[in-house]
Formats: sequence, structure tokens, C-alpha cells
Amino acid sequence: MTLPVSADLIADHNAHGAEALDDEYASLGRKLARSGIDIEAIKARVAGFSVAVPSWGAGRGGTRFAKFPIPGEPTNIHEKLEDCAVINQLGRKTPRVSPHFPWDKVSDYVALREEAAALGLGWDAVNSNTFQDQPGQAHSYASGSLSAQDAATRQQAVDHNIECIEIGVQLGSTDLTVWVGDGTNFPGQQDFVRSLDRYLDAASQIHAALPDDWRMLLEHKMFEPAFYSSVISDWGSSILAAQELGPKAKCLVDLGHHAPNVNIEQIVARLHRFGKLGGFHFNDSKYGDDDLDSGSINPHQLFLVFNELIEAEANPLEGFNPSYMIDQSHNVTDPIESMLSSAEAITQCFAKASLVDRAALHAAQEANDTMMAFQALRRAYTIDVAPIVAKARVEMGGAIDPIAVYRASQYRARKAQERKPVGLGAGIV
Ligand code: AFD
Ligand code: MN
Ligand code: MN
Repeated sequence: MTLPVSADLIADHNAHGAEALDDEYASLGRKLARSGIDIEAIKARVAGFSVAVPSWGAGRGGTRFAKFPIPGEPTNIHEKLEDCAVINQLGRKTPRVSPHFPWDKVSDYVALREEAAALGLGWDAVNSNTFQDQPGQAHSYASGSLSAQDAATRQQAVDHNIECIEIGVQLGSTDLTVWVGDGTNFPGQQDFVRSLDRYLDAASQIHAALPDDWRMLLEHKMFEPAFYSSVISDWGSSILAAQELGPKAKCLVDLGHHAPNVNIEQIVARLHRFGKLGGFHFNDSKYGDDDLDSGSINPHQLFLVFNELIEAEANPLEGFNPSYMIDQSHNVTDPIESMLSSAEAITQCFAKASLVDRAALHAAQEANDTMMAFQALRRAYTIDVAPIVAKARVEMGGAIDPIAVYRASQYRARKAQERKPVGLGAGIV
């Protein structure tokens, strides 16, 4: 396997940082041992944790006002894969890529699967796109896709999702993520009940086409592109739809897709209680679907989400196997650096939530001891777990300081020589 960054460069950097890391890891190990926690066991859990990256996240994002491309950014799935390989090589937390169709269309998916494997990458959930029209498309999605009034438009959207499943089978994926932009901008524009009925009818045809081991992940979103109502606007609509569609339909929570201040960790617990927690799109948000870097605005919320996920893992009910993915728009940073930093933030929250003394937490809850219950969470949240995450990463071949090695590698500058420039323009991707 030929990975994009020189192994010698990583080894050189790691040699410089090894002594300090070992010292910090040993010190943290002693601290955790005093609470009866074996740091090696936590490190093993961290080593087993991973999160997928979106192919579209490898390019610079933009807002609807403008996009500011950087030299050397990827323009096709092959270049995106190479960038995702850099992220995984240095960070060792992102071994799968989630493709979006038709953006990532190629003629030979078996070859694409092999190309990814040669870079140390596998494939995560396949994403369909019925929120945009493509050149030459027979029916426009301007008035909706799976919920459109027009039967032929709905059929086209169903057919596209089935095509995505077929592509995903060739790539070795087992999840289809369905997010539709369907909704309205004006009161009265569409009937709330009938539009949902049309969505359910179309979505059930997709559900029926899923192979046995596949899941369909329904991603809700409160607003945008529709600004008055969305067809699958919230977790309530999502879980009702998933229950109606059948056992392979699950709900996907994108952290930016809720009203401000919504208690997302409680939504996680609710979805799990009913066996419908399918997956996550990690990002952070200040105002809406900002798609900012994970943990950059509200790391405590991210920790609380992981706290619920670890509760759920301990109480699997009808199974626990959520798919984790980063879904961010990197408008002002190098996407590789953002995804390295985000994967680190996500993994740190996973590690911190793994440190919660669950017996103490549950005992305090049983005794109605509010302060001690809160302190059980607080104690874990305030521990600096960076040495555990770094040590796990290094043992897997990654870099102690991934962003420093990335910068030293001059990767982007080299790509700026090789790749064709991206055009200006607006758009979320
Ligand atoms: C949307 C959703 C989503 C979708 C993406 C497209 O979060 O998952 O695939 O943006 O860029 O807001
Ligand atoms: Mn998303
Ligand atoms: Mn989004």
C-alpha cells in the first residue's frame, strides 16, 4: 500500500514527540488508576473507534454567497480519495469514505473500491441526491422529489435511490442515507398530510429494494432549502416514517439539523429506546445548519451525545450499531486539517464518555442525588484524554501531531501543482 505522506516524515516527527507523549500518558494512567480505570483498556476502546468522512467534505465548502477555493483542492472522487487517505494515514480514525451520487459517479465501481482499498480506505453510507437537478434530467426537483406532486418525478427519485443502492453494493457499503430537500417556503403551499403520504409511499419502494443486510438512514432537517416547512423536519417525523417503513429504516441525526438549543442528547436516547438510532452526522453549529467543525462551538454537547451513545451501547435493547460520519462544510480552512481536528474532537468526546463512572452515575440517579450525578459526568468531561487518543493513533501508524506533519509534508502545495483549479462560485459543496 502506497500512502500519500512519507512514512519517514511521520516517524521523524513522532520520534521528537515520543518522550513527552509517553510521560503524559503515564501520568494520566496513574491518575485514572486511582479511580480504578485501566488506561490500556480505554486506549483499546479508542483504537476500535472510527468515524467516516464525506467525500464532499474534502473540497472547500462555501455559503450561498460565495465559495473561496484553495489551490490543490480535489475536483473528482479520485483526488478526494487521495485526500481522505492523508486524513486517515495521519489521524487513523477515519478509514471509511461516504460517497454522494451523482457527484462521485464513475464508470467502474469495482475499480473504485480497489482504488480506495489500495489507499487503506473502505466505503461508508451511500448518499443519494434528489435536492438538485442534474444536466439532462427528465423531471425537475424544484417542487420536491420523493414527496413531489408529480408521480413521474417521484419515480425518478425512487429510481435514483435504487441506483445508489446498486452502486453501494459494488462498493461494499451497507447503508443508504436519504436526505431530501422537500418542503415549502409558504404557508398553504402544500398539504402537510398529503406530502408526507407521498414521501412514505415513495420511500417504501426504496425500502423494499434494500438488500437484507442494508439499512436506510432517514436524515431529518428542520429547514433549508425549504424555509417554511420540511417534509422530514424533525426526529418525530423521522421516527414515525422509519416505523412505518419497516425494520431496515432508521433515523440519522445530523447535529446541525435542529432548532437552536434543542436537547440533542435526549433525542439520541429516545431514538435508541425505540430501536431506531441509525447514525450521526457530526458537525457543530452556532445558529443553524452551519456545518462548522465538530467540537469547535459546543464540545460539551458532543460529550453529552457520546454519553448517551455509551449508555445505549451498554443497554443495546434491539441492537446498537450507529453509523458515525463527519458532515461539515469547510469554508475557511484546509478541509484535510479540519477533518483531522474534527476526528480528534469526536474521538476525545468518545474517550471522555467512556471514562464516566456509570455505577456512580446510576447510583446517584437512583438516590436522586442531583449534584453527584452531575459530578459523575463532570469528572470525566474535565479529564484531558489527548494522550490516550494520541497514543492509540501512534500505535496504529499515525502521527502524534497530525496537523504538524501534514503541514510539513507540503501535500497541498504539491497537489496545487498537479491538480486543475476549482472554479469560483457559490454552493454548499
Ligand atoms: C445536507 C445534509 C446532508 C446532505 C448534504 C449535502 O446534511 O447530509 O447530504 O447537506 O451536502 O444539509
Ligand atoms: Mn448531514
Ligand atoms: Mn446539513
